[in-house]
Amino acid sequence: MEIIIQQTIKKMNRGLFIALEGLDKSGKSTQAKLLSQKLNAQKVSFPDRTTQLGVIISDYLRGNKNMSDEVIHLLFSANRWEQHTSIFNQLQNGTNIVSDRYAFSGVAFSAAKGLPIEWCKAPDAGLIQPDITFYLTAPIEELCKRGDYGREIYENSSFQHRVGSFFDILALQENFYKIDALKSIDEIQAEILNHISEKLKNNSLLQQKKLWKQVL
Ligand code: DGP
Repeated sequence: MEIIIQQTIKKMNRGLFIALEGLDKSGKSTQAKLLSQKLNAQKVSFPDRTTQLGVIISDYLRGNKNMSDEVIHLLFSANRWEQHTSIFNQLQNGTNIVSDRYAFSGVAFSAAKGLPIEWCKAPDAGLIQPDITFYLTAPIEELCKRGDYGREIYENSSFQHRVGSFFDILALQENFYKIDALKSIDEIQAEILNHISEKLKNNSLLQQKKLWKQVL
């Protein structure tokens, strides 16, 4: 199926931009890696912990640095803007991009702390909108059992419940698909590829959009 998808994307004259979002330990990174291999895509990850901003974000997530909710939100957003030109150029050159988290995480995690949704969205406005976003979700009680859970500050079940409720709102948008993260790795990958293939059958993906065209 991936060959057909790749051939269809070629006709778009630009790369396809896919984002994987979800709760912590939902298996996004595994799926992002597999999908980028299948679609011959460049994988990007947010937060990108390799930049100077990413190092500060990583320190915050590990509980080594205190920051206000507003400041860390803006740093996460700036960390996405750091890659904006590179992502834009690669898509223009026909390279597919698979992003392990993106601006939807910014909204879900910061709104879960009580920041207003519109305020959360503002700094990411103008970033390239993914063509398709997948949201991996499962009961938090199941995800908590997965290895290493609880290492970073957001990995606690009451907070993840709130994050999930905001992701659920975001998932009502067009081109946003909710995926059951308890399925097997292969089943999830097949479901993702199916959605992409279906989506490519109509022409709605030809136009590249910017965040946030759709209203929540
Ligand atoms: P990950 O490397 O995918 O495990 O993500 C690290 C953590 O950061 C995870 O708990 C989700 C959270 N996160 C990702 N993006 C954002 C963002 O833009 N804002 C906030 N507040 N949290 C984010």
